Amino acid sequence: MGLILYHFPPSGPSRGALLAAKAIGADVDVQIVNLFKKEQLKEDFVKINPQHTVPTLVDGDVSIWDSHAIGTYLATTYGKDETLYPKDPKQRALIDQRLYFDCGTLYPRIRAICFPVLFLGEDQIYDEHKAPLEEALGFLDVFLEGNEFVTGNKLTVADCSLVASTSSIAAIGWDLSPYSNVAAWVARCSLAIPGYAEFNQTGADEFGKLVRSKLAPGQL
Ligand SMILES: N[C@@H](CCC(=O)N[C@@H](CS)C(=O)NCC(=O)O)C(=O)O
Repeated sequence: MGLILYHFPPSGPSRGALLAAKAIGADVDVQIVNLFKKEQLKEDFVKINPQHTVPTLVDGDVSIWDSHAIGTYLATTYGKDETLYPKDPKQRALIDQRLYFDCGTLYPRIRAICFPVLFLGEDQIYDEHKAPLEEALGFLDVFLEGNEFVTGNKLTVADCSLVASTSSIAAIGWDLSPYSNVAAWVARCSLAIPGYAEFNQTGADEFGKLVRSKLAPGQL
């Protein structure tokens, strides 16, 4: 039985897992779960993932969610070599740290701004949410100082996750120019990850357009 990836293109975490799958060369059958139609709450999907989030990967009898866990699982199980998630404990720890940074810091700070706009009728971005996101982008800029990618000079699964999040916020019109390392790295990832335009940029653009359409004028 093949790999099934439940996916929704506007979702940053979902695109992060798909980018990792593409970079690894894992052959995933992509099934769309439309969050705008609340398809994630359907009984069949909740049986697969009781937390009802995308992305979710099904590999035979195992169901895995959280995009970061999916990326590392795919790299470990289906990677042709170790480059995207090396076995060396120190290199791996650094990649894990960046993945947890996306999961615990960058993405939640983006979500704090975008979720209320998309789903709760909010049309403003408040300073109390802006500052934490600027701080996270600043951290990312520091990680990238002197590096081509987020843990050094090789693309890893951590880049896939972090660039999916970063491109979402860029697509809503967030100014990345204060973070020159980040802006250059996004461009680098767009060339290094196979199918980036199709599997990431299109969904990020859709996300950005929707968020912008719901914001009051002058918010960005
Ligand atoms: N940390 C999780 C976040 C996943 C997540 O929050 N997914 C959202 C879309 S961006 C979702 O599926 N929401 C639907 C729901 O919670 O019902 C990951 O990286 O996979």
